[in-house]
Amino acid sequence: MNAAAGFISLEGGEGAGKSTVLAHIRDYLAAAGIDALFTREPGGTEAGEAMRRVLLEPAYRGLCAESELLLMFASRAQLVRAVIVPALAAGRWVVSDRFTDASYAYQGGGRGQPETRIADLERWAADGLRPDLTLLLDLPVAQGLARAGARGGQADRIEQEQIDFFERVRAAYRARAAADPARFRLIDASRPIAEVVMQVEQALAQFLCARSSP
Ligand code: Z5A
Repeated sequence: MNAAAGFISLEGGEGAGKSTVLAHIRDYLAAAGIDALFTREPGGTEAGEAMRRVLLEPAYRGLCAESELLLMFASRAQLVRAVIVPALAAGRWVVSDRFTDASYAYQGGGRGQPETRIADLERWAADGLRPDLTLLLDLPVAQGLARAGARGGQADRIEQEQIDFFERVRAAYRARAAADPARFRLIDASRPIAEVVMQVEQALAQFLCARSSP
C-alpha cells in the first residue's frame, strides 16, 4: 500500500462500540500493509493518562466545565506534540480513539462551553491539527446507554451524566458531521456489529483508495 500516511479518528457516544470497531480497524489496516500507530484521548501519553484518570474519576464530580475543557486540551496538546505529529512526520498512519470533535461534542454540546473557545484551543493547543478521516459511530442515546449498562462495571464521572447531556452530545456530533461531509463518515452503529464493521470497512476502503490515487 503506497497511500500517503493518514490520520483517522473514531468518535461516538456512550456504548457506540468504539472498542469493538477499533479491533477491526487494526486488522483491516494491517491487511492493507499499514502499520498504524493507535492512540486514545484523553490519554495516549504518560502525562495524558494521568489527566485521564483525573477527568474520569467519579470522586471529582465537582470538576467545573472550564477545568474539564482545559484538561482535555492539556492531554491533547501533549499527545499532538509527543506522539501524533512525530508519527505523521515519519510517514506513519495514526488512528486515534477520539480527538478534538469529542471536545466540541461533550464540552461544547454537553457542557455548553462556547464553540469559539473550543476553536481557539484547537488552534493553539492542538496546533490546528485535524484528522483526515473521522468515523462517527452514531446511534440513539437510549440504545447506547443500554449497551453500556449491560457491559457492567462502575460508571466513570462523565458516564454518570443524565440522558439529556448525552442527547446534546449526540446532536453536536451529528451537526459537526453534517457541516464537514468530506471528513466525516457517519456509521449507523445501531445495527448488529457485523453490519457496523462492514460500514466501517467500506469507509476505510474508499479513504485508502482516494489516498493512493495520484
Ligand atoms: N471525552 C470528552 O468529554 N471530551 C474529549 O475531548 C474527549 C473525551 C477526547 C472517555 O472516553 C470519556 O472522555 C468519554 C468522552 C470523554 N466519556 N463518556 N461518557 P472513552 O472513549 O475512553 O470512553 P467511552 O466513550 O466510555 O468508550 P468505551 O468505554 O470504549 O465504549 P465503546 O467503545 O463505545 O463501547 P464498546 O465497549 O465497544 O461497546 C459497548 C458494549 O456494547 C459492549 O458490551 C459491546 O460488546 C456492545 N456492542 C458494541 N457494538 C455493538 C453492536 N453493534 N450491537 C450490539 N452490541 C454492541
